[in-house]
Amino acid sequence: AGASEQQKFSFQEILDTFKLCLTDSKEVDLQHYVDGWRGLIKFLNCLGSIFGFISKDASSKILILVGHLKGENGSQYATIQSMVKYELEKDLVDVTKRGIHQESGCRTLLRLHRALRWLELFLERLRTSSEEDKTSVMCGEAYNESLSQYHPWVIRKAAGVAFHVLPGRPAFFEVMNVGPPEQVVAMLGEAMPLISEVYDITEKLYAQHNLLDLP
Ligand code: 1PZ
Repeated sequence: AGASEQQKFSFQEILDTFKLCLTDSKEVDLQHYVDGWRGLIKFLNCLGSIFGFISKDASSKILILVGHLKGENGSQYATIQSMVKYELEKDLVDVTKRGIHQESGCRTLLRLHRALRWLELFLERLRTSSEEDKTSVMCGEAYNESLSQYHPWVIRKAAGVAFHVLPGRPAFFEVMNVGPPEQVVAMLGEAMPLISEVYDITEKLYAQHNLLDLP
């Protein structure tokens, strides 16, 4: 029983979930977005307990969003677009400084959205990497170009320490469980444009509503 319960999941499934995010009218479905993040967190947990502080923070944000989705106004949270409209209209967002709406969907999702940019940069490096490239370097570079600017020194420091114990490229590909390296590369080539599209649509929406600096 143990072996079948431990059924390995594939990184492909995670990225497929993100593909499902886009609705026909190019809105971002929040439930699928949350499910995509759940998969990423599961994957991160497979890499070792040193990443625990990262997966804990991501999980707590997922829980906040699930709370909104399951709440009495859950239907307003069907897409990121409807969430933004609803929370702004009802004054449910702290726009200039932290106040009583620290768990707004808008500010919570913004943190994940910024991390999605890191993921995009990291996976693109992974896709175009060669055998001797180091995952820790790819991960660190992607982080420095994106998320790090929003983090205080202590977190940047802790993240740097964690990156150093990332498994090497071959072992990392193993954990992804997609198949031989060529297949990983092909899978990423197919999935990346969709992740980028989800990111770009969210970024534009947040920019339009002046939400990119929510405290
Ligand atoms: C494969 C290696 C994984 C490396 C992950 C790279 C991201 C490092 C992020 C480290 C930060 C974690 C500590 C928490 C920081 C929070 O202060 C911030 C801001 O939230 P606030 O304090 O304003 O409520 N949280 C974030 O920036 C969200 C970070 C989510 C990171 C999710 C990574 C998912 C990894 C997937 C692996 C494929």
